[in-house]
Amino acid sequence: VLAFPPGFNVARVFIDRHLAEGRGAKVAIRTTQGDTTYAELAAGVNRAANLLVSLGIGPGERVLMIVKDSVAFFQLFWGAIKAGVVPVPLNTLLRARDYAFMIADSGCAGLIYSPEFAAEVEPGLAQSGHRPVAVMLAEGGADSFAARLAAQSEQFEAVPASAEADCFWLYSSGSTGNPKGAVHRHRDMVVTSEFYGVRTLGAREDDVFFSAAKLFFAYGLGNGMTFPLWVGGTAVLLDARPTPESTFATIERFRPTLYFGVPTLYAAQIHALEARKPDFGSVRLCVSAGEALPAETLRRWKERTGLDILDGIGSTELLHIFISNRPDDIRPGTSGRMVEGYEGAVFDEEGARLPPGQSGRLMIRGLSAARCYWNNPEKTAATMLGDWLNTGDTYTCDEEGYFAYCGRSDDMLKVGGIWCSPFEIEAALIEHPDVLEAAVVGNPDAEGLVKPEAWVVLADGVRGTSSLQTALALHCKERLAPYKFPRRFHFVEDLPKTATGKIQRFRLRSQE
Ligand code: 3UK
Repeated sequence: VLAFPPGFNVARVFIDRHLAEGRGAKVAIRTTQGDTTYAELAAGVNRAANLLVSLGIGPGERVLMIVKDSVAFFQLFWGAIKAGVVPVPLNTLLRARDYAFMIADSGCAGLIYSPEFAAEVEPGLAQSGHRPVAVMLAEGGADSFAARLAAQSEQFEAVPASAEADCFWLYSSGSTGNPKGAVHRHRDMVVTSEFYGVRTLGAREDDVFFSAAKLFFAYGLGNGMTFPLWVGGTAVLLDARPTPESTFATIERFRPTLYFGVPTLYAAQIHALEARKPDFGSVRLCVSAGEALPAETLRRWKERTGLDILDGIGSTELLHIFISNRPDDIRPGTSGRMVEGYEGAVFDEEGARLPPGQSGRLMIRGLSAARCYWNNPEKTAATMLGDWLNTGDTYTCDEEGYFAYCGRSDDMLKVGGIWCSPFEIEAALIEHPDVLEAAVVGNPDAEGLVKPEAWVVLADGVRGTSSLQTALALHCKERLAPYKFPRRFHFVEDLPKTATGKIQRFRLRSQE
């Protein structure tokens, strides 16, 4: 369906094409700092490509980006791709230990970070034992990426690549072990933009896109950068934590037509709507992904705003949403039907396809699937099975092709739409002197959204007070990314275990 000429470099169609199509004066990006036109963006991208070349960073080499949602993110990401360099946007909420791993694992040639994240990135770099040839701040100071662009030329010819060539990576975390770098190709953003952005959402040139999910998530990268650039629309960026207040203020100020959130944020926004009702007049459609959207959240949102929410499931490995509800066909409590261009099926443990209604492993086939995990043949072999990709999700599919989420086949939790490993939280808890043993599982809160819950055996003589709960939550937040902490604690005498001493986590899950 999609044609890619020889030598295809995806920066030509997402950046250069707009000048050829006369869109140079149109606003591509809006932030509270000001607007950036397509012509300005294209010039900044070329300057960034020239800067990377001048630093001696060449095709195939990686540049890690720990960069907040900003024009610099766009310039660096596309400048790298245009020069054949592989940009790797990282989650900006992580800790030094996480960055140390990714810096070493990627063997990056460049590391560029917003000053806000220096306190975790700089010790991470020191711990990594790897020395990238170029390390710089994204902005702030004469040596920063933004400042150094000024000395570069605004002309740059895209380095020839191909639809199948490696283009960018995104790291995804697993329940145990280290994060895995999903290697995406030049064609992948075209595939997601056309099949999901245009043909599922109906994205158009006059759309204004606002994603509460940040650009470093595959979800945010599509919503807030790829889709607007594909249709020649406008992206609105929020350089702050997405809260009901900050998102409402952004919607009122910039009047987006498409709004992208996650279930936890919709739930918080619904509460905030009781106190203040912002003007949603510009929005024609809301989207949710990252974790299942409870039917009740959708019902309340529609009741209070008059707007629909399209739930769809996507993944870092497939880059964006591959099963989705449609504007004219919404089944609350389901992920909807297959997005055009993707094939999906539910399999049993032996690899046989299951009949409608039975739950099993959801496998997906599609042209935006990651080629592999970098430097990780075991995880690649377990996930990428020929051209099928194992999502790790348990789903049912009914006679009419509607898919419904049943749970994960591993222990991973989605908390606020972001991956969270219960084992990582347990490991942090048992580092606390008052904790003898800990088990963490996901249980739904009052909103029907999964939150980590801890069962803790305390050291002799320690009392399970509410101030100890606060202290343990803080202890986790300090050691781990700030969203990785138990929302509820249970202090118990012992944990349920098998005869061989293995913790029976399933006994701690409320649904079982
Ligand atoms: C879960 C959902 C039920 C599911 C993502 C949109 O979330 C994204 O990517 P991640 O790699 O996580 C993937 C996993 O998250 N999930 C996501 N959406 C839903 N479960 N209903 C949903 N609507 O376990 C999936 O395997 O962080 C979402 C676009 C791009 C993305 N990368």
